[in-house]
Formats: sequence, C-alpha cells, structure tokens
Amino acid sequence: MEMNDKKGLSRRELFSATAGTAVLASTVGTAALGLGATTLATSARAATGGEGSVAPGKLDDYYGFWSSGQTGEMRILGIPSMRELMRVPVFNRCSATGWGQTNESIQIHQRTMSEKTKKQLAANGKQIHDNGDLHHVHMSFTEGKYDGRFLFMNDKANTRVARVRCDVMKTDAILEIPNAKGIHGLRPQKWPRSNYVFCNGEDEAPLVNDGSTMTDVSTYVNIFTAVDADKWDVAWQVKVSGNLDNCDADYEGKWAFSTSYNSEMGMNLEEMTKSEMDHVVVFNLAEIEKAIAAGRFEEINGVKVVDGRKEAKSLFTRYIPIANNPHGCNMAPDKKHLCIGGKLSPTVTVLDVTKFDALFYDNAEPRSAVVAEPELGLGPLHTAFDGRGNAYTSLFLDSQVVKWNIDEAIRAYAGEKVDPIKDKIDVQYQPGHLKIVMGETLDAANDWLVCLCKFSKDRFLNVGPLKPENDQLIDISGDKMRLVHDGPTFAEPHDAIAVAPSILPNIRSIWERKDPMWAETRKRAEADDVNIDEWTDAVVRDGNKVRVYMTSVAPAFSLESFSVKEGDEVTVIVTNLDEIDDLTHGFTMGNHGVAMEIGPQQTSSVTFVAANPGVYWYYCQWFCHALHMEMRGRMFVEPKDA
Ligand code: RUQ
Ligand code: CUA
Ligand code: CA
Repeated sequence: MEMNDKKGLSRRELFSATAGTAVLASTVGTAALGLGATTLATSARAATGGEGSVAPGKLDDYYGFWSSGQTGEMRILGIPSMRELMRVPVFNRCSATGWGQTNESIQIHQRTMSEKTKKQLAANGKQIHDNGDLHHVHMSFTEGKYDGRFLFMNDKANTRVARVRCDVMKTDAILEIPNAKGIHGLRPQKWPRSNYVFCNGEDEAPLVNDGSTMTDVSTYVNIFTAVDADKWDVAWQVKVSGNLDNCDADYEGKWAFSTSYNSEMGMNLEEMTKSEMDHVVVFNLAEIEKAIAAGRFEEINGVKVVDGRKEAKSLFTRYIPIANNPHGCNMAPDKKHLCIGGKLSPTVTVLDVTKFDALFYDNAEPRSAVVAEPELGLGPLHTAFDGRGNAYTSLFLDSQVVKWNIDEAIRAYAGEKVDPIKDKIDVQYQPGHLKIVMGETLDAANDWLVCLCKFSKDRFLNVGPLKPENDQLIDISGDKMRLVHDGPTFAEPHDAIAVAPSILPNIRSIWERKDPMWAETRKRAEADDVNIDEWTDAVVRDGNKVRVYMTSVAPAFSLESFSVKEGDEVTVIVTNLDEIDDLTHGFTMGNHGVAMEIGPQQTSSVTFVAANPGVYWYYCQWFCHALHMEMRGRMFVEPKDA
C-alpha cells in the first residue's frame, strides 16, 4: 500500500517533468517527433495479476541487476516482465557507447593500473584490458538494506573489481587487485554500511609471482581482499589456506566468510577433489583491523597483508570443515544463518554466525557452529531467502529448485521428526544462482524468484551450437512454486539481484554539466580557453596533437568541418547541449573505428591518429531528430608534406 502511494507520487512528479520537457523540446524542434509526449506509465502490480506479463506502457515492479559473465557488462532487466532495459559496459569494450575507447573511460580503467599491467598491455599494442568475466553484481548497503548508491562487481578474468554509480548507471571506478589472482566471489559489507567490498581470489599463485618458480607449489598463496568502497583502493588483504570461491558478510559487521573448494591446494582436478572435507573460512574483521592499525602487517606490492593461514594460528581466521568442494555462500535475512551449498555433497550446511565468537575466543570445535545439514538433492549450489523463513536452493545436477524451511531443518538436525523440504520444482536446465526480490537484505520479499539456468537446450528456437542461457521467473507467493516465464540471455549471467524502485529514487535523466566523469577533459578545455558549456567550436593545435572541440544541439554539430594532417593525434571533444530527456547524440568518425555516446548535457572525448589522407565524414549515430541523418560533418586529412 505504502509502496503504491509512493509510486503514485512519483508519477505525478514524472507528469510535471514531462510537461516541462515538452516545452523545452519544442524550442529545439523535437516536439514534432513526439519526444515531449511521453505516455504515463503505471505500476505493473495491478496489471500483471501475478502472471509476470507487463502490458505495453506499464512499468515493472522491480529492477533486476544482472551480471553477464564473459560478456563483461552489467545488465538492467525489469521484473516481472524480464524485459532487458539497459546494458552498462564495465570491463568490456562497447561499440555503441565507446566505453573502453573514450578518454573518460580509459582514465577510469588506468587510474589504478599497475606498471606491470601497463607494460604487458603496451607490449600487445593496447591501453586497457577490454574483456572481463563479470560474475557477481551487488548493491551497497546501509544497515542491512540496499541504499541505492553503488553497484559493485568482479572481473575474474583480469583480477579486477568495478563500481557503478546508481545515479547515472555508469561505471565510475575500476580497481586492479594486487597479489590476488582471479577475483571471483564478491560481496559488500552489510553492516553498519558497505565500508568494505570483500573480494575472493580464486586462483593460487606464488607470492611474489616473479617467474622464479611454477613447480614449487609450497610458495603458492591465496588472497582475500577488503576494498575500501569509498576511496576505491585496497584496505587490506589476508593470506589464506586453500583457495576462495564465493563469499558473503553478516548483518552485524563482525564477519566475512568464504567457501573454498581447494583446501588441498591441488593443481589438477584429481588433487582438488581428493579430500573428504574442504572448508569455509571465517574472517574476523575486528582482529584484522586491530592488526592493521597496530602496524602488525607485511607490505606486499604496496598493500597491507596479514597472515591468516592455518599454520599462522592467528585470530584473523577460522576454518570450518565442510563436505568436499562447497560452492554457494549465502547469509539469511534472519541475521543468524549462513547457508553453504554442498555441490558434490547433496547437503546444505547451515552455520549459526552467533556461534563464531566461541570459535575464536573459547577454542570451540569449528563444526560446533553447524546447526543443520539438510539433504536436499544433487548438486546444491546457491541459496536464496524469502521473508518467511524459507530458503530456496538450486540443484545443479537435479535441475531443480528446492524450497525448505530453515527452522525446521535446524529442528530435524537436533533429532526432531520433521521434514524441512516444502516443495521442489523442475527448472530448465542446470541452475546456478537464484535470486529473490531483495532476498539478500533485511527486506526479503515473497513474490518472485529468478533462477539462472546454465543450459537452455530445447527451450528456444535453435540458434546454432551456441545457445542462450535461460533465466526463469518463478512465482513464490503461494505454497507451491510456479514457473511463469522463460528468459533467454546471452553469455552468461551468473548472478543477479532484484531491487525495489523505491531504493533508487534519484536516477538522473540528464547529466550534471560539472560531472566528475569528464573533469579532466574540462580542465583541458579550460587550459585551451574553450568554454564547453556553450555553443562553440575550436580547433587547437599543439605540435602534432590537435584538439577539436564541438557542441551539439539536435540536429547539428557546431562544427561542419575541420582539417588535420596525416599522422596527427586527433582528440575530438563533443558536448551535448540538449537538455532533454532521452536525447542522446553520438559521434562516429567514419572508417576510423571511433564511436561514442554523448548523453544530454554530457561531454565525451576520443583520441585517434589520422592516417590516410582524404575526406572522412563524421556523424551522429544515435537517432535524435527527424534530421538525424543530416547531423554530420567532414574531417579532411591533408597529406603529410602538403
Ligand atoms: S558462481 S553458479 Cu561465479 Cu557465483 Cu555460482
Ligand atoms: Cu544527433 Cu542523431
Ligand atoms: Ca576439494
């Protein structure tokens, strides 16, 4: 009810904003395109009737933030419609927006890049890594609830993490993590707020990894990293025994925890599955912070590192034995129970985090924190939670989702005759992560579950040997789970979160002119004495560097043509002066592999070398106006000796 009221209010706000837009639009001639006549959308809740379909012109009830695995981007979907609303390039190179090519995005990539990485890239003729393997997207928290400030995500391929600003839904920071290899599990701190983002290094490597050995596996270490989420650098790291897979944090701000499937420190499949038990590592945040503050750390590659390996017998970590090769690591919104997916074992192990103090300070036996271990089916990977005390675990091998009750599982473990399993549903096929709306927060809801299946096989028209994944929408409002939607997705969402729009009231439609994204570009313009906030153009020569400034108002660039010389390093800086909702321009330089997005009130710039003499057309590639095709101009490249 309260939510509907909020929605009603924001629709009124939208209405007045739309009216204003219409007036503005007419002043620049776009009203004729109907840009000012946005139809009013209403809540999907009434319209869907629980069927997961959203009528044309209606809005979804929730945002879904999706990872994209090896595509390297973040995606925004609507729930329950499962419509894809936007793609946000993060670690990948984006042809449409120029992400990974514009100077502004390269600056974000390079800000934390090590000299080693720069050297390796340069040897391959590159400035940045333009691929990534983005598995986990999570939002920043304040007191156990999403706060709508940032989204955080990992890149397993190139050992990086990134941050997306929720006000504009653009990547604003990327961090290369030193010492660790292959960042996989990633979670923000939940309490008191996300001061840290916890990052698991999955792959063991010699520390320091300087080429002196591959075969001496005793030099291999794995690293757990806490990133300072505000400063966006590494706060501290912990050396651990075994490797690290998935992680999570508690609701009291005391612990972080990670699963390890390779406690054996094995280098091949046989070795990695040899033991009967692997473990969960529990990190004691207060003890680690105390040691860092007291200077009790080792500095490695500029990072403060403490030793939490088993043999160091520190107060930084405890190792809780878990059946071989566990995977998922999910903290329940009851603030008490941590659920570990067994993967090779048909069980989920439930740990009571309020028993962790005893592991550190009373020498309690590590398994004394286990309060339940229900046998759920084959291949349990991840667990999601509703707001009624139920857990939902994906069963990879069984291709099912099993709904079970945490409290009843605990009672069964204590000997009571009760079956905690409430329901099972077939999914298509082989599920990995699964998500309930707000289910990783204290606001866990009871309406939808999204199950991300790794295989779609026969569920869609055949598109060749490479098939989409299948993200399925399941209604969990009743006793029985009900499949309502099949959602094909391209490579390869691992994880997603679902967030109520009330958490995100401040998403902008128009950039702020003084946005930090192009602060360096603005400084450059000021030094060149060019005012990029008004209709202007300028060509500034600086040796063989040429800076070309122009502005745009639909349907024209302020500069009709410019000339440079063969071999010049040309930087084109475009400012979109349009102040209209949804009026994005683009800049594409023909035959130069150059294209970028310039949103309303945004400044973007791109640098390239003018090689072959001749005439080249540049144009706006975002359909912006009835005369959009006419929004173009010429670059003349003069021969070098002319
Ligand atoms: S992992 S299928 Cu990369 Cu999140 Cu579990
Ligand atoms: Cu501007 Cu198309
Ligand atoms: Ca193992």
